[in-house]
Amino acid sequence: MPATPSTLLHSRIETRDARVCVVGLGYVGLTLACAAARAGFGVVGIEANAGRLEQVRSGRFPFGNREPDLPDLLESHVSTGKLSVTDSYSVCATAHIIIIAVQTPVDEHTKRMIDAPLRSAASRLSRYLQRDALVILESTVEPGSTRDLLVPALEGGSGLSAAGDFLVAHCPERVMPGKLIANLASCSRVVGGWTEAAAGAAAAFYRTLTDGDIDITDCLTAEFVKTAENAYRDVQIAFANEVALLCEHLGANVYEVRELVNKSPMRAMHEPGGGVGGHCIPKDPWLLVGPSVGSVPIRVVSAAREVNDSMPRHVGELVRIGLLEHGRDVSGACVVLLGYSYLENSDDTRNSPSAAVAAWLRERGATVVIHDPVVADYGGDVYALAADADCLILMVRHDHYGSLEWASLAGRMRTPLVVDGRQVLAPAAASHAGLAYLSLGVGARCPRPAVALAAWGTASPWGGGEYGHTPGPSREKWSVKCP
Ligand code: SAJ
Repeated sequence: MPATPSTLLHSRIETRDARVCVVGLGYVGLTLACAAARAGFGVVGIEANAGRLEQVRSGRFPFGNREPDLPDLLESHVSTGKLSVTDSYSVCATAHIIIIAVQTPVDEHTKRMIDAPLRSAASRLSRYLQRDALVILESTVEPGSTRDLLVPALEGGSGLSAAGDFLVAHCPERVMPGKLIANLASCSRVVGGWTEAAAGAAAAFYRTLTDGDIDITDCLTAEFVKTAENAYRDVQIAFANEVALLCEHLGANVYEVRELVNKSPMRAMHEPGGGVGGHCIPKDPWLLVGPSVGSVPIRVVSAAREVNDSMPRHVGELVRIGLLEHGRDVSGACVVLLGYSYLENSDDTRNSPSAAVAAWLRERGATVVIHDPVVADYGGDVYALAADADCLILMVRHDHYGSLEWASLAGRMRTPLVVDGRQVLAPAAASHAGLAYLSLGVGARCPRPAVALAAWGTASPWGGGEYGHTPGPSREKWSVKCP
């Protein structure tokens, strides 16, 4: 039976003769390029950022030093020539598989996807697109983007049709910083095909990269799966954060509540914390709802974003209360913030909630010193930083903080106060160390007026009053000592 373009592509994938081009060498694209080279494909990466292009061209991994295996993989495949890089889209003229992994940021005001990077990539590669080539979109996008943006741009620039001249699929990334290459080799993937042939070819490609399930569907469903799976996580975290505020207000311990809730079947209450950082979770919920705002009454997803974005302010309020209870004001206080990355034992600081806490305190006149044992710019000796400090804020559960001598730290501080945003320190250990201790989600012996209201005194960006509340009680009430 004569070979068809589709069987030819499948054969090239099987023999690893398919030439792969990856557009965008960020966390997603660079990981994929290395994985494809490891699988035996010849890979060319296209990167517009000159500094990153130079780093990768010289085999240097550009994203910190906490990724196992990936830096060595990159260096080895660049040195053998299996992986090369360029800033020119002309290499797409000889590519059989082109993966787009460019950024899809969200506008901070409109909360809509900024589609310029994707539009530019699609338009530039379309000029070199060959018949029977497979274009795969890995970037996380608003549902409908493959239909409304990618296919029109590819067809317009190439004069070819996605219905039969070339293949288009959407396989949303599922990277996990800290375990990028291991995760890619094992995680299940959703492959949405513009056509059945496209889905089949893309699935054949990803089967060479991962042992995980390959779930075939259409492009729109794949766009929904990715944005919904992260919006789901964000909503779950927001629920945990609201339960934390309720526990604080009425004098319970949210961590005990969570542990016992999760003993109930079919429950998986997430962890509360001082905020939600990283590249995916703060952004993807807005991508999910973006195209439907104004047409569908979206409430849960947007409210969850607002709850999670308010948590750094809440940590700031706890610091303010703790200082007030020691007769100090935020203004003029010296605060040491422990943990700057968005995740424990990671050096990734994207959308760091700690940055928001530091800004909130600095705006109110505090001096804030940041420490992080994993993030290169914030090393240092915690004991030295604690000298004469008025508050230690625990924001990230780095292993390093588990071995601190809290009594020694208390003895060095001007005001021995700890505010715990991530249950790093047990209340009993704090008390034993002679520290005054406030923990997010752990109520005082006596109920305090709802701290949350003070943090949420601003109007909701989504219209209407702030959960129907007026701003919280005046600060004077905090001078009352618990009985
Ligand atoms: N967080 C909480 N409470 C929780 C879980 C997380 O406050 O119960 C906070 C974290 O402290 C962090 C932020 O949320 O600041 C994001 O944490 P994350 O564990 O979701 O880590 P990410 O951002 O690396 O999420 C990625 C996502 N993967 C992809 O988008 C492909 C996410 O879907 C995964 O669930 C997550 O990794 C994972 O499971 O590791």
